[in-house]
Amino acid sequence: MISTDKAIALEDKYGAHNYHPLPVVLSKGEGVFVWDPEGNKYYDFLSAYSAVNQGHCHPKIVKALQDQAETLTLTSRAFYNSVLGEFEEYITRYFGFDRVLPMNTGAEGVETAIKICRKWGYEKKGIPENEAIIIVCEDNFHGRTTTVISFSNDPDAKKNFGPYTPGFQKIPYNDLEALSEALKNKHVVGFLVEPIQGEAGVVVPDQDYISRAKELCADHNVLFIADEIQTGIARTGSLLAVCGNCTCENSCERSSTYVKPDILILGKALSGGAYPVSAVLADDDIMNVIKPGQHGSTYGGNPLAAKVAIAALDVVNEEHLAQNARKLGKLFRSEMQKLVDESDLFLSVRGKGLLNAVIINDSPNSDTAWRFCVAMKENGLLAKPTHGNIIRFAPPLVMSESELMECVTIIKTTLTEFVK
Ligand code: IF1
Repeated sequence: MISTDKAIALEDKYGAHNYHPLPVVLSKGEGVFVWDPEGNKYYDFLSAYSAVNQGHCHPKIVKALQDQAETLTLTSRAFYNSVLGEFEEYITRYFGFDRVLPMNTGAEGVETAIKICRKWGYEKKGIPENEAIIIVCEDNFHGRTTTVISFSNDPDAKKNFGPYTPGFQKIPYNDLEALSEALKNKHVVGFLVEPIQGEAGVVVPDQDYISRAKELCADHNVLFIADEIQTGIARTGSLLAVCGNCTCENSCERSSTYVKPDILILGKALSGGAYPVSAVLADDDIMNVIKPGQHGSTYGGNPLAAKVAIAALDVVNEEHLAQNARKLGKLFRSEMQKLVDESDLFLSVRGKGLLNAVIINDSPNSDTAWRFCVAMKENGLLAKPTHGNIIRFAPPLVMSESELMECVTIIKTTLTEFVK
C-alpha cells in the first residue's frame, strides 16, 4: 500500500492544483469510517460533501453496482436500455413528479434545469427570444461550469473565467421583498435556489422563506427551481429540505409542509457515492418542452447509474435515514451549543438535520479553523473549513447515537487541547 506521504507527493507533482485538501489520504471506507494507508481510522464528517449519506461502500449499493457492472454498463441513449425505464418509474414515484431527465454530475443537473426553464419560458410563457431571466441568490453555489459560475459571486470561482453567460439576476438570499421586486420583470422565467445554502456556510433561511418564495413564483408564472443536490436525500432530516417538517417515508405529497418545486435537481447522494448520478425532475407541462436531440449526455441514464440510484434510494427508506438525521442533528446541535456556551473558540452552531456548521471565533482570514480541523484529524475526526472560519459537520446518515456521542467527545477533547 502506498504511504500517505507518497500519495500526497504524487498529487502535488502531477495533479492540477485546483484543491487544497486536508493533509490526510484515505484508502478505505466503511459506513461512517474511513482509514488512511497507515491504518489510522477516522470518523468522516464531510461525507464527500453529502454524497455519502448512506455511508461508505454501503453493501446494498455496492452489490447493485457489481451485479449491473457484470451485465451491462453503457449503451448511450441511441438505444433503449433495460434498466432506465425501471429507474425512471421508481424515482418519479419516489419524489412525486411526472418525469425525470437523468444526468451525471450536479453541475450538469443545474445546467439541465436552466435549459428546461428557459425553453419553457420561450415556448409556454411567450418570452421574446434570448430575453429570459433567471433569478438566483447571492452567495449561491450550483457548480463549476462556465454558465453556472457566471452567476456566482465568489471571486475564486469566477474571476478570469469570463466572458460570462448573461440572463441571470442576483438577489439577496432569504429576502422575500427582493424576490417580489425582481419578479416584477416580465422576462423572469425561473427562480433557482438552494433550500439551505451549503457552500455559503450552511445558511438556513427563515422558516417560511421557501414556501413564500414558491407562492410568489406561482403568482408570477415563474418556475421555482430547487437545487437539492446537497440538501436533498435525507441530509437535512427530511427526504428533501423543501419537505419542511415532513417525516414521511417517501411520498412527498403526504406532507402539509411540503413545497413542491416546479423543477427539482438532485445529485450527490442519489448514488450514495458509488457513481456520478444526477437527475432533474418536473411534471409534464414543463419537462415536455424538451424534444429529441435538444439535450442529453453519453452517460446520462446509463444502466449502471440507474441500478445504483435505485439501491441508494432504497437504503434511504429502509434505514430511515431522514428520521435518523433529524434525531442526531438535534442532539449534535445541542451538544455543540454546550461547547459554544463554554468556550471562546466556538462562536455559534447552526444547521438542520445532519448538515451543520460551527462558526469559529476568528477572522475568515485566520488559519484557526484549518488548524482546528487538523487537530480533530489527529484525534480521529475529519471535517473541513469553509470560508475560513466556518467548520461544516456532515457525517454519513447511518451513524448511531453512541457513535455521534463519541464524536462529540473527540470535538470536546480537541477543543480542550487546542491553543489558538
Ligand atoms: C467541489 C461546496 C459542498 C452543490 C450544489 C450543485 C453542486 C454542488 C448545492 C455541483 C456541489 C460541491 C462541489 C465541491 C464542493 C461542494 C460543496 F463546498 F462548494 F459547497 F458540497 F458543500 N449544487 N457542491 O453543493 O455538483 O457538479 O460537484 O456534482 O469540490 O467543487 P457537482
